[in-house]
Amino acid sequence: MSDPRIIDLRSDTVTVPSDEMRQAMASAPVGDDVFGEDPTIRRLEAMAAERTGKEAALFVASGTMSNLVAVLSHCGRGDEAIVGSESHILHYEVAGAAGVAGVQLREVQNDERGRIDPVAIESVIRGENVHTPTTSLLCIENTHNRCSGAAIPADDIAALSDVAHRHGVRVHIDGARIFNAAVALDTTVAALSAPVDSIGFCLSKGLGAPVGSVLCGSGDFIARARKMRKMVGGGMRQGGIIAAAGVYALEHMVDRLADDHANAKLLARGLAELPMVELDPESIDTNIVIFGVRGDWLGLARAMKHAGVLSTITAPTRLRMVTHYGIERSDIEEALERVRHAASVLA
Ligand code: TLP
Repeated sequence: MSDPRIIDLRSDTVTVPSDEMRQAMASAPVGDDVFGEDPTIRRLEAMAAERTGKEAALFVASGTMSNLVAVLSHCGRGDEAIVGSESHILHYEVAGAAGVAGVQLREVQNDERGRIDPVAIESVIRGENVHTPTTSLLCIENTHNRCSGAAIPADDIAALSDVAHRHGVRVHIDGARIFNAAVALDTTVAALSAPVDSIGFCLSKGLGAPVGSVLCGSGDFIARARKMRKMVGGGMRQGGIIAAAGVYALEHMVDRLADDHANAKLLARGLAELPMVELDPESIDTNIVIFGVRGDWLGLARAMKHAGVLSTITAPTRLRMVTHYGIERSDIEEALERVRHAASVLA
C-alpha cells in the first residue's frame, strides 16, 4: 500500500477530541453532580434543554443509557414499548429494556427510509384487557442508523406522536444523531422534538465529544430519569470534565455536520459506480452509507480492510461506512480509489 493511513469509516463514534475541546475540558469548573453542584454539567443540561425545546435535561454516559433511562422512566415493569423493526434499541442495546427495565419490546416495520406507518402503530397499541401488557411507550429513531441514516421529517414524527398520544402512549426519540437530522432537513432540533415527550441525543458521535449523551423532557420526567440514572449507576461526580466537551460540541461542532453529509454523498456516488455495489446515492440523507454487495461481500470487506479502509457489516451482504469529524473530502477520494482497486482485484 503506497499510503498506509487507515481511513476509519466504521462509525462516527471513532472521532477523537480536538485540541480546543481538550482545552475546554481541562479548564472546566466542576463539582459533585449527584449533589447537583457541577456547574459545567448544569450548563450542558440547560443548553440541551434549550436546543431540544424541552423543560429539562439530564447528562448520561451514553446513548444506550439515555434510551434505557427513558424506558425506565416512562414504563413500569411488564409494560410494552413499541419500536421500529430496524431500531437501535431492538438490535444493539443488549435487550436492556427487557433485561433491566422488565419492558417487552413490540416491533413494527420500518421501511427502507426508516419510516413507520401510523396505522401500524395504532394496530399494535393494546386496549384495556386483563391478559395484555400496557402499551406505554413508542420509540422513534432519528436519524435512522440501520436505514442508511435517513432523516425523519417533523411531519412524520407529528403523525406518529398524534396516534400514540390519542391512546395515552408516550413518545421518545432516540436522537443519537438528531443534529444530523436537523442539518439535513434544514430545521431545528426543537422542531423535530416538539411533538414528543422525551428525546436523547449523543455528543460522542458526529459532534466529536469523547463521552456522553443528554436526555431531555419535562421537568417531572427528568426528575424521575435522574433517579433512574442513579439506579443504573450513572450518577456522576465531577463529570463536568466530560460535560465540557459536550458544551464545546454544541457550540462549535453542529454546523460542520453538513461537511460529513457532503462527504457521505460523494462516497455513495463513487461506490454506486462499482458493478458489485447496490446503492442509490440519492437516498443518502446524512453521514451513514449502507450498501448491498453483489457476490463476495465478505471478500470485499476484507480487501477494503487490507487496503486500510474500514467499514462494518450491518447484515449479510450489507456494509456500512460512516463519515465524521477527521475525515476530509480528500480521504473520501482516497478511500474510493482504494475500494475501486480492491473490487477490481476481486472481480
Ligand atoms: N450506534 C453505534 C453502534 O452501537 C451500532 C454506531 O456505530 O452507529 N442510538 C443509535 C441510533 C445509535 O446509532 C447508537 C450507537 C446508540 C443509540 C447508542 O449510543 P452509545 O454507543 O453511546 O451507547
